[in-house]
Amino acid sequence: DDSPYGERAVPVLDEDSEIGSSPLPSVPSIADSKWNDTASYAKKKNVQAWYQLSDGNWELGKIISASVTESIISLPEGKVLKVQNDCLLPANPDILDGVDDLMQLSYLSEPTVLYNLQYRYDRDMIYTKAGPVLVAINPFKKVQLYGNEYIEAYQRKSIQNPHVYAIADTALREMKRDEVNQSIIISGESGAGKTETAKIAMQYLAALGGGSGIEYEILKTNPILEAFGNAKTLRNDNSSRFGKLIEILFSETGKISGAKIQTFLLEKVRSSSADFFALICLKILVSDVTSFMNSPEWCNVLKVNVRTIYFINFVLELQLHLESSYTITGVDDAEQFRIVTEALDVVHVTKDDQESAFAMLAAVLWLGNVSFTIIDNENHVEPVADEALLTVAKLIGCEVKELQLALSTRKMKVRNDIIVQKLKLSQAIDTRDALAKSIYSCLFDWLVEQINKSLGVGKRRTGKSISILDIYGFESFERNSFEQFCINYANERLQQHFNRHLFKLEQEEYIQDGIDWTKVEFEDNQACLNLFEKKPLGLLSLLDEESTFPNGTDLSFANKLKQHLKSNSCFKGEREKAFTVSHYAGEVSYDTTGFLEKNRDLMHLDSVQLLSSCKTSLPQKFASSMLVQSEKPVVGPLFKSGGADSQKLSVAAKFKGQLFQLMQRLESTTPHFIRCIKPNNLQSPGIYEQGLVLQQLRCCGVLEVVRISRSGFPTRMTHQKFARRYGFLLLESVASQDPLSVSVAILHQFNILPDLYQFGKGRPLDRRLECLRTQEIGRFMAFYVFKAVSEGTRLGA
Ligand code: AD9
Ligand code: MG
Repeated sequence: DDSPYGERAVPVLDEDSEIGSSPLPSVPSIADSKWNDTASYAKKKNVQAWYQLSDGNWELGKIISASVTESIISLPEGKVLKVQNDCLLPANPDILDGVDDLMQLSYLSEPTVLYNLQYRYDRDMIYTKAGPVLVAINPFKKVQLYGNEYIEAYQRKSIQNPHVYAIADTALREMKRDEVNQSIIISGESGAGKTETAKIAMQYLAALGGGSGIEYEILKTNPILEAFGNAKTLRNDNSSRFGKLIEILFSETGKISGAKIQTFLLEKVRSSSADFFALICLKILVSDVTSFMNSPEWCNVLKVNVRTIYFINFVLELQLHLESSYTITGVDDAEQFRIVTEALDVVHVTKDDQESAFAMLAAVLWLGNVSFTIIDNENHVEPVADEALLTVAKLIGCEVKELQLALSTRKMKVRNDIIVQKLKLSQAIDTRDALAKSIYSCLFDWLVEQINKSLGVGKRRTGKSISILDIYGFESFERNSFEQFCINYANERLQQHFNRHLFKLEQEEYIQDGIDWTKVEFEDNQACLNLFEKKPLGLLSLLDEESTFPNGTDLSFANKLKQHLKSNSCFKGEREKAFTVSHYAGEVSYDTTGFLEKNRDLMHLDSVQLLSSCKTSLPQKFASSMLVQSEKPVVGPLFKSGGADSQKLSVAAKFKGQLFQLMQRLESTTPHFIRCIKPNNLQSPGIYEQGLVLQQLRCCGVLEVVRISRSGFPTRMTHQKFARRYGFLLLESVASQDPLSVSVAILHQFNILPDLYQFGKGRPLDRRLECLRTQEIGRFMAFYVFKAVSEGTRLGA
């Protein structure tokens, strides 16, 4: 860390303000741009400077007097302080307040970037460019920036302000111009606005590439996936519990011809089953408990009286207990339900299928009500044949007896015999919950499949596509589990992609051209990726190995990690079952409790058999997708005997496979990056917490991007193009007409300083000539206008 402050106070957030916002202290700050005239301190009188307060926030002050080592500075509210010069950073002149690209800042440092973003945010200018990246700060309120007028304006390019529309427009243009697939990669932490941003980009593409009607269907996929896959969490009322890539296909004429959706890692496994039901089911069925109770639509569909649903009561109790509310203000469930069913109509899910889908959801909820009773003196249990059990059997279409058996016994294969083992209470509850979770995740996958069928029917892929990736950002909680482990691994991969494009490729290009260019260092995260991916001694391999051992436990897994990875610089073993990984965005400690179970994601063969024996179509489909895809290890006879099934993919392996596929797809596209920033943890408008914003800017490498883009040469041209473009500025003709000589002459004539340009092996680079050219053309235009007016001609538009 080359921070000039030594032990710099890292902004520490209020401990109990929010989970998920723990500070990430190990991220190095960017090298700040400082005054370059270190000798003349006297000149600094009255100069504005940034001073960092003890709470980590920055304040703008004015230097009253300065010596070689110290300055006296006046801060707001009449404070006057004597401070070390090292603690001050130069402020930009007022004229640069709120520039729309951070590249334009004369002094680039954390406070100047924070100030610039805040200046714009306060004025509802939530979008700012950071070189090639778009930074979007969540306004948490309606801002007047969207709709047809804006779409048209961005299309005509009559608005220059940074915007998601502008990014979508560039993607569209480049797709057509270069005939290359494009991608818009949106990242940011939970609640930062990724899903909204993705929708805004889709809106623009639909408006410009629409016409066939398919764009309407594509937009309707949003409410469906949100209804089934989002949940209210502490950090976001409408949090996506899955990652999503939507590829929008265009015909050769540039019209939308279809789309394909891929989802990643639906978070169906949460730390406890109670959480699972509370957060997932509740959102799907009852985002607002009280209004749900009064919503006849829901009650009709589910044919239940909600008061009898255990999990809903559980949530109500929890609500009282936590004095918090699981209800989401401003959401009308009946209306929400209408929107979802209408959207399902649009994507051609038949009414019959819709009813079956809702029946499956009801079954998931009712399963939670199934209770057990002890039947012998060995504490074996059996489900009570009450309303809950009968309803589940009816909803999924099986015999009550079959369901009872599937929830209370497990078939085992011993040599060639099948024996039936009776279950104890905790085993039976696990089996019940596993069945509920499987139904839920199969239902989600099935829905995505239906949507893809509808969006892709009969569509030949003739043209190119634009993919929009909305994927969970880096997560660091007080307690981090398997989900964070997967999510953060995905973010390492994405970060490498980001680095490659913005840093490596640019630097490699300079090196190839023989351009002498001070390398800007960036955090290369290859070491961390190796920690995850190396075979056989990487985190993922070791996890999978331990998951296949019937006797493997979370503790034995943690011990194995410590044994094999202790020399890895990105790894640190912690007490008991914990370990720490140094991610690019900071250190995260993971608790391995539940890792093996979640990674195995066991589906009991008995449950699969139960579903396949159902008379209704959806459970049968679910069962065959579990078996045919064979992506879940199936426990039961096969697993125990070490047969082929134990080789089946674990959750982590499947996720890794998806991720590699995703990266491969992205590699072949021209990427456009959007970084979403959450300005506060309260989900409230108008509050800008410096520390929180800074932490996110550091995590996603925004400042590095600006730095590298500034220190490079933004304009690159061939000698030919350069000579053609600026040749007319030459006052004297040059003896040799070859493009290189003309270029040299131009640069000499204007005394362009040698550090502002370089001749590459094939192209001179310069920033200033473009301005001169514009000025020159501007003069000509001014003259023309003057003439026209003096001759009494009215100027046209
Ligand atoms: V999560 O990782 O899925 O938990 P996201 O997707 O990053 O998260 P989301 O897009 O859901 O966040 O945004 C959270 C909330 O912020 C939304 O429900 C809106 O209320 C609010 N938001 C986000 N972007 C905008 C916007 N451009 N204009 C207005 C916005 N409100
Ligand atoms: Mg989201």
